[in-house]
Amino acid sequence: MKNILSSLPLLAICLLIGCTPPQPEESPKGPPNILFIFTDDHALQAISAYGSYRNQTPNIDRIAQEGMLFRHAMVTNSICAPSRAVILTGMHSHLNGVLDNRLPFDSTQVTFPKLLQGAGYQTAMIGKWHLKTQPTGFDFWKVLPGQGHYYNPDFRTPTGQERIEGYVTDIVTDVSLDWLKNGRDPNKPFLLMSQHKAPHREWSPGAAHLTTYRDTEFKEPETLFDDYSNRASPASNQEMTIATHMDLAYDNKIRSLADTSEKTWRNMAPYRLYNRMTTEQQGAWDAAYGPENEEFLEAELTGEELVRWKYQRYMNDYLSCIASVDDNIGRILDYLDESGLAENTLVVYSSDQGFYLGEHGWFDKRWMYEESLHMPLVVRWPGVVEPGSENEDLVQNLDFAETFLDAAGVAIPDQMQGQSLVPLLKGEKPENWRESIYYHYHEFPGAHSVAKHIGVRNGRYKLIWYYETDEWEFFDLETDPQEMNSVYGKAEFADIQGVLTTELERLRVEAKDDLAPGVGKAAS
Ligand code: SGN
Ligand code: CA
Repeated sequence: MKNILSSLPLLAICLLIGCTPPQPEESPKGPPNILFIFTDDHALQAISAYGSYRNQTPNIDRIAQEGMLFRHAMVTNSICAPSRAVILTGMHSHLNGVLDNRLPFDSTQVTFPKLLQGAGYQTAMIGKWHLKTQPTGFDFWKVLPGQGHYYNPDFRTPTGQERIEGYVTDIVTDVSLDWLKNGRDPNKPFLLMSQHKAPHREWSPGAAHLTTYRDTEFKEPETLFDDYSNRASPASNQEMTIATHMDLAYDNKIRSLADTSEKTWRNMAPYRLYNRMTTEQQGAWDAAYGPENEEFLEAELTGEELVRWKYQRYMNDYLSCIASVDDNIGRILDYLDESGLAENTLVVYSSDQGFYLGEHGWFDKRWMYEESLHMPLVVRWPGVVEPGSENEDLVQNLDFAETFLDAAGVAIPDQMQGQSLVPLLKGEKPENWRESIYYHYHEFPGAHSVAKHIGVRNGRYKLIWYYETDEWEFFDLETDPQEMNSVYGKAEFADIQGVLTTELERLRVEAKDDLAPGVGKAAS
């Protein structure tokens, strides 16, 4: 069935699988172009429009100021490849098959780019793909193999692999701009997915921002030295602390500390990064990192002082990567303005999940806790979205596919499990808008050792179940927004905890998730 679907025209697909009838935008401008700018691991805490206390992102903020900022956009499974598969298919991980980063995407599935292409859109996918199988549904694609490289990256194309000199964030934008200017059919609306590697680990800044934050002292998050008391055991048992799991040679770029006596992937990684660079790139890198690295080695820090130093270096690197992303978003927005495309282009900025910037002492993601559950989402759509508006409703990456189809006036397949954001973008809230979201994280055992869990979050409370060890957490986000104190089982929360337990089971059944055992049964 799936193989047949990929080769059928849109109308036939609709007849086969069932679709919600299209409701075209009544716009004299015709279907909007869609520019989807997407990054990897960009936390809300590192966007000034979301109130960052660490950095400024003027170009992302520009999208927010001219459009809508979503305060509660959340993922269904906080990890890279799964989030991307959810976005493409509009279905949860257990139905689209990409439960974790290790599984390949079945590219014969129905995706929103395929449906848009079938409806006459020109489609392009440029940059980080991370779904193992070849992109389908695109007139043009040029993607990074796997995680990709920051410096002088290789790209996969339908005709083979090529290496392009430069910094990956600039190159993804160069290729995107080139496709906009020269590659597409200007008589058709377009979908351009311009997807960055940055700011993914190992957070390597480009030449333009190697010294941007060199003299900045970053404020520390309040929970940098969290001891994980009053939570279930997975919070203590993870492997993502700045203190223990952040590697000085690899993550913090003190190359001389790499233990190359054993030639493991990790031990050799700092050299692999450096050896990809041109002599000029190496010179700029050494000038930026060398003196500070020397000072660090002389200081021989330990304990909390060492954690503090690693946090500062981590923020320097991560935020420098974001500075390049922001510059490049500015380049694309400028081109839309200059070319006159801006007026009929829906621009989205988002990232595959959130990230920890030292909150709870961590880096990485995966948890249903707030920082990794949330994803940035700002949307500009001239004539539809009121500039400078904000939305507080619970929305998910599950909604993106339906949103794009709805905006384009293309039928939405019944199998998709989200809700179109178009009404919210118009400032309306449908009566049936969700009041809670469903979450399921699957990759365990795996990198960073985060236990499998499912959970439900509504506007105020969050219930999490680590079902393999049958441990629960319950948070009141109003009184405990940093989730430092689970009140699971406390008498004063018994009623509301019961409500969320029932809701979790309702959502699990609604999502058709048979991979997590019955919640009602375990709770009783
Ligand atoms: C790599 C990273 C992890 C990261 C995963 C997933 N390790 O394995 O830190 O969690 O990617 O990231 S590294 O040694 O390769 O840097 S994801 O964004 O692709 O999900
Ligand atoms: Ca990611």
